Amino acid sequence: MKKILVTGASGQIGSELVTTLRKHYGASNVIGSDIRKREDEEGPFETIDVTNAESLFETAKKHNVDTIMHLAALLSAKAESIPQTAWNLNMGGLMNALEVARELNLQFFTPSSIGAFGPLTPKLRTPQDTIMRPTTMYGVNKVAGELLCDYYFHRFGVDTRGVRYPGLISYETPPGGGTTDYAVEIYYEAIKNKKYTSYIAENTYMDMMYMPDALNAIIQLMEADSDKLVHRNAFNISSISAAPEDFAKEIQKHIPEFELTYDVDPVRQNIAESWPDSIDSSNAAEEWGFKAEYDIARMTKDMIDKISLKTN
Ligand code: AKB
Repeated sequence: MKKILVTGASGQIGSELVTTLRKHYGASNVIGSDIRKREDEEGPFETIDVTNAESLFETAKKHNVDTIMHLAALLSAKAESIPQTAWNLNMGGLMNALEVARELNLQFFTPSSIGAFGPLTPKLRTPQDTIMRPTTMYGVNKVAGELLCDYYFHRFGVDTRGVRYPGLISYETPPGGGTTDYAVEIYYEAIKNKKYTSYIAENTYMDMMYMPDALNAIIQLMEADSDKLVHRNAFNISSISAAPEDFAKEIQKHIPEFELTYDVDPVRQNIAESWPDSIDSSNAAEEWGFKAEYDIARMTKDMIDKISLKTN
């Protein structure tokens, strides 16, 4: 049985990952940690700052964990507004977490992102191994992070694993500071006000994925046979390639009066344009069996059902 420490456990991925892992491995075997505690947090939890190497180490040691899932990070748009802070948190936190994994011999997971790609990357069916020259601080952090995780595997034998997440869509915890956040906001606004003004322009395609698929991918990758992993730290995974109007069309099947308008934010639009339109996930499928269950239609139905239940 695994014993897992999750950093960034109060964030968008972390809060749902902790719940899923507790169902899978038992509540007492999953220790959430974050700089702030969620009010509805129910299981074992530690308040820690990942830039404090000692407290991260002491927490992992105290709970005798065998795995660390390191999620604490600033997302792309937020990182662009405070790039020096983003470097300190995203790289400093990652380095501290990798050191804990090395010293205590832990299995290690951290997510990379489609943000690791840049304007010179092929935009369609972006290959697993391709040119990566990101133009954002977040992207620089993600590429450096992928390389650092590879380095810890080759140099120290740490069992590091990871995926490149697309924009993640969920009805539980809202994202904050990302470029793809519009794809969550659009559902909440559709249900509340039957309209949404998108800060991303029409015809701007990005990869997206529904949270249950993103969480299953972590469990599947972490349980995969190590010998079969060639790429280890940066598997492309995606299930949906969509622009704002694609979400609108799906929403209108359930809420016909829904209206989409645009008021483009140049910062986030620039970031979106530097990312791929659709990435190729075939290496993840071949090496550890990645397969998403939700397309945009199935996800939209579920989002609308679940948010309506929550808000009524
Ligand atoms: C963001 O928009 O910054 C994130 C991501 C794609 O990594 N959702």
